[in-house]
Amino acid sequence: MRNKGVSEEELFSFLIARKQEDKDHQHILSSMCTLPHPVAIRAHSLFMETNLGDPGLFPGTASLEQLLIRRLGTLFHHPGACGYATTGGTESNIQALRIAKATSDISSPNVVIPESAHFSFKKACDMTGLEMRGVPLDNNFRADPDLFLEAIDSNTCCMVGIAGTTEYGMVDPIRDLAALARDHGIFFHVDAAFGGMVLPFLDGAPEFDFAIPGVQSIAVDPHKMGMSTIPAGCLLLRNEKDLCSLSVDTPYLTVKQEFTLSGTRPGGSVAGALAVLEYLGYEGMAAVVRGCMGNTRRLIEGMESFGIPRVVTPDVNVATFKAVTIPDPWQVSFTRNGHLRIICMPHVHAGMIEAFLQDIGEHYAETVDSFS
Ligand code: 0PR
Repeated sequence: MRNKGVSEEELFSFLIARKQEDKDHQHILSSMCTLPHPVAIRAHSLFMETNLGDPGLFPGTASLEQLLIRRLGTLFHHPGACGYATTGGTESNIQALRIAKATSDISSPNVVIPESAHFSFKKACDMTGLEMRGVPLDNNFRADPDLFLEAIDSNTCCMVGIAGTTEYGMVDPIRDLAALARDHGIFFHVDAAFGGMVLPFLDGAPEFDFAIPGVQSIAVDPHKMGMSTIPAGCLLLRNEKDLCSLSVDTPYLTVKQEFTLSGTRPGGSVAGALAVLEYLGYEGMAAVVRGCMGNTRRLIEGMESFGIPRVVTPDVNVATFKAVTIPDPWQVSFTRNGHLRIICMPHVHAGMIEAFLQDIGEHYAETVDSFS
């Protein structure tokens, strides 16, 4: 490091210059994160120094985490759900698989997941030593319960369903998968990292939560559609004993046991996540989600009017299209099948969709033949 420090002015002009190299949210269509809500930023700054890894020192902050879990449990039809705030979907999924393994007595256990599962399950299997069995999807990019039935066996300790897939925004048939898991005594985890903050606010949305018997745990990320600051995920469990299966002794802390993966844990983003829910309430969140879904539909309609067909009609605000090249400076992504993927997050407002469609229209104006 430097022998002598720099002045604050020099330091911040350096930091600001680096920040200016980052992409502008005005053109980011590829991200499942968004600009944090102003109340999340304010709440985060208020709790900047708090550490939920030693909750006895920060009982007020710890009570916010419990309230966040209670709010989400209630939203997911199980007010008594237990859980904790993770760093995001990856940690929640890792912990769910650790729980499934810890609560089973199978010697060579496997986990059966849809092929649409986020790559965090690869990490989770690597860390837990679980054999990962990927199951092909149906024609609508959803998990196929019949193929799940073929894939499970007496060594299966866990099944996973996705509520809002990363690439195509689909919700798996959670009730059917949960029934299958229940019939075979298998732990069933729902990855609702993205959809968990969308589906409860949509009329007629597919079911995915604790209202379904057999759903044992749910991952949901406030730092995605919850508009919190990063990092903010949550893992919710139907039964407290499952979470306690991960407890380790922490002799010199203010609590004597912990079940979390991280030790030191941020209170700031937890306060941020709760702040958004409290400030917007159900109606405010529903308005944001309605806006994002409306923009998704408008994007699909606009793209199809240029002859660029959707791949599938999504259950949440992730739109996918036949692959086309995209003009600068738009930031888009492509699925593993090569489909163009656009996520209509809260920062992607209606004006941005129109500007994008206009650019696409101009970009293809001269090549209409090859394009359609
Ligand atoms: N489960 C699902 C269904 C997800 O979509 C994701 C992340 C995860 C779990 C893992 O969550 P964390 O990344 O919070 O651990 N989905 C996004 C993705 O991989 C994450 C993301 C967000 C990537 C913003 C890029 C980005 O700019 O696409």
